[in-house]
Amino acid sequence: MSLLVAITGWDPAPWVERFRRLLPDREIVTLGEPFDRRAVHYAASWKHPPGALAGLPHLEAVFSLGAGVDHVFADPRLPDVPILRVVDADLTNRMSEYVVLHCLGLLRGRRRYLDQQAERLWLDDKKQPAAADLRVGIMGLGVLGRDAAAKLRVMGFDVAGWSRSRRDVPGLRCFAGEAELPAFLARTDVLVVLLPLTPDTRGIVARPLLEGLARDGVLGGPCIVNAGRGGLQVESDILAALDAGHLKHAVLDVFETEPLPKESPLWTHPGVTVTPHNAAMSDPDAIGRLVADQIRRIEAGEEPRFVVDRARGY
Ligand code: NDP
Ligand code: OXD
Repeated sequence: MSLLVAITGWDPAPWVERFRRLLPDREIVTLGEPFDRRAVHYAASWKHPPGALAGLPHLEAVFSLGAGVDHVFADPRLPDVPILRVVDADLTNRMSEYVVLHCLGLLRGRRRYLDQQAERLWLDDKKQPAAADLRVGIMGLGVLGRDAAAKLRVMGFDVAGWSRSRRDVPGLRCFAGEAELPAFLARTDVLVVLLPLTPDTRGIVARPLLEGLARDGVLGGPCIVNAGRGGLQVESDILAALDAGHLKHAVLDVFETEPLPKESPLWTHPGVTVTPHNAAMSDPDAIGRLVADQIRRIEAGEEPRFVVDRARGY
């Protein structure tokens, strides 16, 4: 019962090493070498090449090595087996760190002070908004959105959230569905995007959404933080909104094309902060343990956890 490690875009070596250590009774095989396709019962995927998981007659489950599964569903020849995703405290904490870091950075004018330091400028703000004055809106109230919301509230931010179905999160003003999206946007100074990429959400962070954000907030204009997926955003619309002054700043961890092409204007735009899709990295130790536990559950006849709903696409 071997495990196929099918990874592109990340170095597979640490994953293979962890799986060999955590599953010593298994053969761990990779795409780059010949292996017995009939022996493969499990596949661990990060952006596996389309078709790579076809023709594995005993495949029982595919483990996404990230929380997102759009990369798995991008395969038109994906076998009809359960897809299991990452839900893990280590990854969740990392994402909340990212969200809190950038919300605080926007609140406290971090970018401006870095620019001032480079110019040796001592310019003290006489007015400083408090966290409670900043209305943060989180798109996606799933595992990551809810944790980030809770941690932002500890810092004192005024937080609301938006999801597909109605959510009831104590202390959080919750909006649901397309009908409530305009009201959610109208009370949002900093939009944090933590949605999965599905046919329904693709391209949602575009001109109409950006124009719906609050313009009367304490930062002097709305900001966005997208750590969900690049396919959620229309980068030309973000740049146009920044240039028109409709958007004050965009913190982007994910991009339409990754790695972000060298010629992209996002790299040098003064209103953009770029991070290289590492808001919440998958730690091979933590995620390796999760995969090993899922295999143990399946083989003990228990229900595996975090099975993705294929119809919803997340
Ligand atoms: P979950 O599946 O737990 O939550 C997804 C949330 O999005 C849910 O609240 C869901 O609504 C909402 N949602 C989905 N579709 C829609 C829609 N059409 N309209 C409104 N709301 C919608 O996902 P996670 O919180 O675990 O992760 C979110 C995403 O974060 C991942 O899919 C991945 O793309 C991204 N990610 C990025 C990382 C990075 O390093 N940049 C790291 C990890 C994840 P409902 O509650 O009704 O189901
Ligand atoms: C994930 C990611 O989905 O790292 O976990 O993007």
